[in-house]
Amino acid sequence: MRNRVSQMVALLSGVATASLFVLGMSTAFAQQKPSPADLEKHRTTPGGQYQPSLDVLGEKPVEQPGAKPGDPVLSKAEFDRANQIYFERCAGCHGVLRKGATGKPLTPDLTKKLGYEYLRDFITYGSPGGMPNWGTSGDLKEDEVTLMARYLLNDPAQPPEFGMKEMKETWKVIVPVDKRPTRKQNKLDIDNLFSVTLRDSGEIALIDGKTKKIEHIIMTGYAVHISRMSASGRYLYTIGRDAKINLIDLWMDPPQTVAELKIGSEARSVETSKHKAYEDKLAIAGAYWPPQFVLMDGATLEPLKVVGTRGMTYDTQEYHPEPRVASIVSSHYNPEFVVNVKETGQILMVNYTDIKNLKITSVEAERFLHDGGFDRSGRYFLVAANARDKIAVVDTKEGKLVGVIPSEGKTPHPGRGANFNHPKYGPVWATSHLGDEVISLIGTDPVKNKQYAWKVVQKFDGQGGGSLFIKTHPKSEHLYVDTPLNPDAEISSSVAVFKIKDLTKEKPEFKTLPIGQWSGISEGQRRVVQGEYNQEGTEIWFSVWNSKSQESAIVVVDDKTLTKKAVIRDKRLVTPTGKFNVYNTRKDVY
Ligand code: DHE
Repeated sequence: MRNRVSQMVALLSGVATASLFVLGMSTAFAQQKPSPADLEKHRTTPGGQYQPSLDVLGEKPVEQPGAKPGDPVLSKAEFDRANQIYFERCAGCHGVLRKGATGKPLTPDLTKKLGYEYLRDFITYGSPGGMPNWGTSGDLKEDEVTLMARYLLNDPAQPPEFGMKEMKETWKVIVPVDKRPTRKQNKLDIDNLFSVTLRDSGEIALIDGKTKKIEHIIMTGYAVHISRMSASGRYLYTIGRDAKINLIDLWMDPPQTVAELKIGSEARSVETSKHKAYEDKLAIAGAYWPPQFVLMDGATLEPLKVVGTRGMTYDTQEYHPEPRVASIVSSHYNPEFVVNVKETGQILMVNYTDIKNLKITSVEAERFLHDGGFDRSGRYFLVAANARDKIAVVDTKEGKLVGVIPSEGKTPHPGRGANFNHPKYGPVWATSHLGDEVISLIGTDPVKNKQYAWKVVQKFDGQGGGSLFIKTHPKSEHLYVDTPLNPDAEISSSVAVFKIKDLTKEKPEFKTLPIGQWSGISEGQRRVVQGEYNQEGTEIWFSVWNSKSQESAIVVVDDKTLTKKAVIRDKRLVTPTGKFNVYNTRKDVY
C-alpha cells in the first residue's frame, strides 16, 4: 500500500509516466481495504487545513467551458456544484486556473493521462505529500468525489476579471470628506482600541482596551481578514475575504463606515501609506483573485490604479497566470509599499510618489511568500516563504534583498513575527511553524551583532505544531506562541509562554496557559488564536475561537503575572479571530 501511495504521489508530481497508471493502482485500491495505519498517513495536516479557501469565488456564477469529445459531460447543476467545491477546497493549492500553486497542476492534459479512477482514489485517500483525504475524512461524500474526478477531466473554468470599471461600480463614499468631523467627536481612547474580526458574522467589534467593553459593532465585508490603521490612527481599514474594503472613521460618534470598495473577488491584505508627508493619504489592497493590487485615495477609497501581478516566477522565469498578493506593509524609510507576490516569489517595492509614472522595484526573493513583519528598527522586512520553509529578508531602506534564510522548521508562519532583545544574540525576530513545534530566532542587527545577523541563531521547541502567531512587546519579558491548528484539543486551546531571559538555556522551558479553560466555555474546540497586546504592553489578549453556532470569547492575560485578568464573553462576539490594537498596528509594534 505504501509503495502504491508513493507511486501515486510521484505520478501526480509528473515524475512517473502514464504507463504506471495502466498497472491499475486504482483497481488495487478498490480491492484492498487500506489499514487504519495507512489511512492515518493520509489525514489532513495542519498545513493541509490552512490552505486558502476561495469560498467567495465559489459562489460566483462562472461560465461552463464546452466539453471536448470524450470528456465526461456535466450538467449545468453538476458543473456549478463541482466548481464551488473546487474553489472552496482545491483552488487554494492547485490554483484558480488549475495551473498549480503549492499543489500540482490539474489541467486536462495531465488529468486525462491519470484517468477518472485514479483521480477518484486520489481525492478519496489523499497523499502523504499534503493532499487531504477528502473522501475518507467525510469532508466530501462519495458522489461529490466522483463528481470532482469528472470535473477535473474537463477544461478549467475561467472566473471573471475585476478591473477599474467593476471597482468603480462598487465604490461608495457614504460620508464625503467635507461632511466628516474636523476633530474627534467621541470619548473613545482610540489608541487603546482593539478592532476585533468577527469572522463568520461579517463584522468587527471595537473594544476598549481599558474597560474591555464592546463599544461598537460595525458591519463589514464577509469574514474580515485583517484590520490596518492609517498613520494618524483616525482611519481604520478592514478587508474581507470577498475583497470588500470598509473605511471606518474613528473620529465620528459613533465610528462608522465612510467609504466602501471591492477590489476583486477574493482578497486578504490592505495597508496605508505611512511615510512622512503621506500619512493617511493613500491605501493599497492586494487580491487573490484576480491577481492584482490597487492603489486608492486614503480618505475616500477612490481606486486610482490597478496593477496586475501576472508575470514571471523569480527563479525559473516562467509565466505564472495567477500569482496572489499576500501580505503588504508600508515602508517607514521610503514612500513605498512592500507587496509580497506569492507564487512568483517577487517582493514589489511600489513607490507611491507618482502614481501615473509608477516605479516598482522587483526584488527576487522566494516562492510562496505569505505573512511577515518588520524587525524592531523598522528597516528590515522579514516574510515567510511558507511552502519553502524559508524567510526572505528585504532592506526597505535600500530596496534590496538581504537574504533568504532556511527557517529550520516546517512551514514558518510568523504573523508579523515577534521582536525582542535576546540575552545572548541581541535583537532577534522570531517565527513559529505550522508544520512542527520549532520556534526559530533570526538575528536582525547587522551593525552591533553582525556575527548573528540574518541567520537562525537559536531554535527550540514549543508545545506542538499548528502554530499561527507568535507575539511579544518591547515592554514584555515574555514570548507567547499559539497553536490553534494543533490536532490535540488541549494544545489548540492553550498557549506556550517563554521567559525571554531563560532563552540562554539550550532547551528553554515554557509555561502552558490554559486559555480555553480560563474562558469558562466548555463547548467546542476552543481554538486559541493570535495574541495582541494593549497599547501599554501590560496585557495580551487571545481569541477563543469556536464555530459560529457555539460560544466564543476573548481572554485577557496579565503579562507580568501570566494570570487571567479578564474574560470578555458576549453573544455578539461571534467567531473572533484577529485583534488589532490601534496604536500597535499603526506603529508596527510587535
Ligand atoms: Fe490569514 C494575516 C492569508 C487563513 C487569520 N492571512 C494574513 C495575511 C495573509 C493571509 C496573506 C497577511 C496580511 C498582511 O499582513 O497584509 N490566511 C490567509 C490565507 O490564505 C489562509 C491560509 C486561508 C484563507 O482562505 O484565508 C488564511 N488566517 C487564516 C485563518 O484561518 C485565520 C486564523 C482566521 C481567518 O480569519 O480566516 C487567519 N490571517 C489571520 C490574521 C492575520 C492574518 C489574524 C493578521 C495577523 C497579524 O497579526 O497581522
